[in-house]
Amino acid sequence: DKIVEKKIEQIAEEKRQVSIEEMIKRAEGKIIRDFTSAIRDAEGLAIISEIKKASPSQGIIKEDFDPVATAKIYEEQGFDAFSVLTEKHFFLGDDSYIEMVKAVSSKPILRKDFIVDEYQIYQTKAIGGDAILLIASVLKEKLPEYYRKSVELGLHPLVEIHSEKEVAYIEKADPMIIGINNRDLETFTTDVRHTEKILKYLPKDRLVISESGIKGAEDLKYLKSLGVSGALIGESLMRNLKDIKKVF
Ligand code: IGP
Repeated sequence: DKIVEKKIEQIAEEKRQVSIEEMIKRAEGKIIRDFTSAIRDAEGLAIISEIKKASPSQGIIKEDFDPVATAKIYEEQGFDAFSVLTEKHFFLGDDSYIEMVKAVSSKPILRKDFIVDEYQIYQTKAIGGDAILLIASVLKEKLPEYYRKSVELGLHPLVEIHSEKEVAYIEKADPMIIGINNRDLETFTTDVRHTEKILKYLPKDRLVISESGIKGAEDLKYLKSLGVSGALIGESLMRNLKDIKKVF
């Protein structure tokens, strides 16, 4: 798809500026916050709060976007982890946002981007990411290798699936943390109840995160009743920063 094509192009360009050897060096010695424990040890449903300016389906979500101010608000709310968009063209993210957020927060940070090249695994660690998003439908057969590489570097992978047929991709990788994306990536529509449909195909002993289209307390109550470990919330938090309690 378009986003993946653009990403492959962008990474080729980035590699010309910073070699893989240099990126490996930059990643060395980085301290990683424990994303897995943050999800596992959360009181009730773990909340992963997302920082993003725009999305392909919504366009600009927040005109006066400020990643640091947003992180401070989330931190105050006691959310369990952060998700920070670094994808530039469709989500208007930036790699620099991770360190900016890290400086004002105590929680682990998921680097939200489209990982299509091994180079980006080192880069994720180099820019301060603690967790890395690996999308099954993007990586397909490469998923187990990318998963292993991420773990080897000390990163905490969140493996995302959307459909039942993608369950096959995760069998080999055997991930600890599985995200069920409620958004249909072709139509962009979301349905929180999608989590329930996919959950039954997953091993019971995993940390499952419901992602996308979560709007408020009622959705969270429903997700809790399913027994998932966490919820990843972006848009509805970003739109209510001034009065974030509205969401809950
Ligand atoms: C957050 P929402 O509907 O609360 O803003 O969704 C998150 O799930 C969504 O941003 C997302 C995403 C992704 C973004 C899920 N998977 C993969 C980019 C790439």
